[in-house]
Amino acid sequence: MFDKILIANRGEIACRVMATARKLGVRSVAVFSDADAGAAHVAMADEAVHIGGPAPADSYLRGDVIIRAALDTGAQAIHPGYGFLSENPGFVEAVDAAGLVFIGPSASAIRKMGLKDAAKALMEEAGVPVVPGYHGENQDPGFLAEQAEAIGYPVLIKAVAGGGGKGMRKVEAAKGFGDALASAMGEARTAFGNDAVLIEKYIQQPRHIEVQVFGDGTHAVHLFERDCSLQRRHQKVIEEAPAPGMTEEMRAAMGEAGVRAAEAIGYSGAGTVEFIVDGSHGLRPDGFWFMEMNTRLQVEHPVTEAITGVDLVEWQLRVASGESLPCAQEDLSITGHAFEARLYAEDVPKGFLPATGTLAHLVFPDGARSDTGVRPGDAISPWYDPMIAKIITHGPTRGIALKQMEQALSHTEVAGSVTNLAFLRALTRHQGFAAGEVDTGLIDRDLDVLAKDPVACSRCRSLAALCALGLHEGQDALAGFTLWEPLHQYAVFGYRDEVLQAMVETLAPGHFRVTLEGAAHEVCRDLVGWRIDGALVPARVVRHAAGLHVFWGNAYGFDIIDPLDVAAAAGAVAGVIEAPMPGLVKAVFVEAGQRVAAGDRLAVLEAMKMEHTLSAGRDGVVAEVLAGAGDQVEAGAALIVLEEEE
Ligand code: MV4
Repeated sequence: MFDKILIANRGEIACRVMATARKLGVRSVAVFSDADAGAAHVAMADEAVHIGGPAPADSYLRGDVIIRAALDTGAQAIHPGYGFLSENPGFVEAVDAAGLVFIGPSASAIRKMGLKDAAKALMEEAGVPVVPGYHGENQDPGFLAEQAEAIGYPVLIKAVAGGGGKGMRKVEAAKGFGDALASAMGEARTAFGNDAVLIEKYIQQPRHIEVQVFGDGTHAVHLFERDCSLQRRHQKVIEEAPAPGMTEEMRAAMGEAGVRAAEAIGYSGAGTVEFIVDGSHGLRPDGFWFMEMNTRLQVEHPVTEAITGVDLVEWQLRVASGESLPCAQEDLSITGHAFEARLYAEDVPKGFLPATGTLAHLVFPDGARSDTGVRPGDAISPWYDPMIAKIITHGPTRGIALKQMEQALSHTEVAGSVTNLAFLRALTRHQGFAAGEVDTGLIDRDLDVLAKDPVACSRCRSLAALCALGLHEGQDALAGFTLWEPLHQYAVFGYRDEVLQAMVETLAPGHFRVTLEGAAHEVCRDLVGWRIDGALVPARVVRHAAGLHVFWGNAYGFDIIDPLDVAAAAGAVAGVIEAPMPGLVKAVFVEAGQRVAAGDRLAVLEAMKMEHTLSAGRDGVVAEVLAGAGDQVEAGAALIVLEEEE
């Protein structure tokens, strides 16, 4: 075994690899960009080397700099993780040439799977089923149209250099073929610098089922299948193992095909053979076809680890250091069922837009595996993949593992960035998904329901009101309690674009009546948790640097508003000092024509039983005074106007 390895990656996968290295007594060297100096993977490593700027091209893709870091620190091997340099055969050759070990397959194995047409031809030769179609050299449009006719419509045109659906066109009938071909070739030329395509029979209701394989360069075993059909725009959302509806006969056929694929290219290390499966007639041993091979450890490897009990990174390190395969095929078996949900910083209602932010609060659930590379206080930056964590559950049956996932997601707390948590929870409650009806169209079919943004109800808002006043924690309630009358307090807080106001009466220690937007709730904090109108609710209330959150199945974020900030901000921007809330003007200290400086006291407003000083947001001259002492004013009423500045 190695003494020391370098991990040429960041985030959760760097941390994942280091955890196993530590378990095996292997020291870890991290590499990091300017953006990652304080990152979890750096803190977790035994040593860390700075490799460049935040853009991947300046750091995590700099093979030369990374190899130098490995040599300088005395690391004997490099683990590439996934993405970045993990499937770059030129990098593998450079690692070999430097006298280091690449923890993964050979450059030649990666190259053999790099182009779809050559890979298909190779797989066909090895006895692996491939989708019927044409994958030869001839790229003449007329010839390809004849091939499409022979295959039978609908057909799919795919770029041979493609991935992630780029350069892919479905064609329903002969008359659309020419245009689709031209546009697929154009897209492929732009995206990959290679406009070659292949033509395939279009598989209806495709399911994505992949086989985990592991090789030692000569022999390979498989670790069964994963179903990754729950995707959106070719991004996997929830993966599971084994595949729902899989039969022993089909599993054996797919596993053997995966092993043949790996052995045909002398594969070493962890790899995945992706198959497309026709879901329209159930799972049948003759109904799967090779799509591509991923020559790396994949994001979703933990579900395989869960059902097999194998630590795939341990196997990677052992085989890369010269051991043969750790076990034989007959020693491997499946126990139970596992799910993985990918928690992303993304704005689901805005079309799954990647989000950024600082994770002001971050809690992962007990009772589930959470693979993450971020800690509370870390930023989700625009430079890298916005995945926050992978949540993995493993139970004796699919039904139990899915319930465990629903629970785990309910106890996941993220503040500081929007996330896809509500979307993931909605998926775990989707009837069709629960019934094992997984196919690649499920998310799009039910997107309206799944992507709906949950809105905080008035009970949830009541908890936010208490938190805004600091009453969500035990001792404060006692301090504010008087025996002779209920204490009234007013909370002003923000929810999305609204400003909410609530009245809070303390009825007894930890016992409140909250009135807001015409609703009134009795809210009690007892030893077990929150009780609202007599019913115990599974809510947690957290105040953090960026505001406050109520975690109640979903995350509801609120802003803490200082009423004075509202006035100051308005004054600063518009030169108009407005009443931040309805109230009584107690005093006005300035008159028209008077020069004022930023911060000067202009007026006092009594509102919500408190006196609020309104001050100037900037230097200026008072143009108008619109209110006087004794006036009752509405929220938003202009009180004082400062002159426009030139
Ligand atoms: C297909 C197909 C139907 N028929 N090939 C999408 C990504 C690329 N790796 C292959 N893909 C597909 N290939 C044939 N012959 C449908 C898809 C496909 C898909 C496959 C797996 C998971 C999600 C998908 C979503 C849309 C289309």
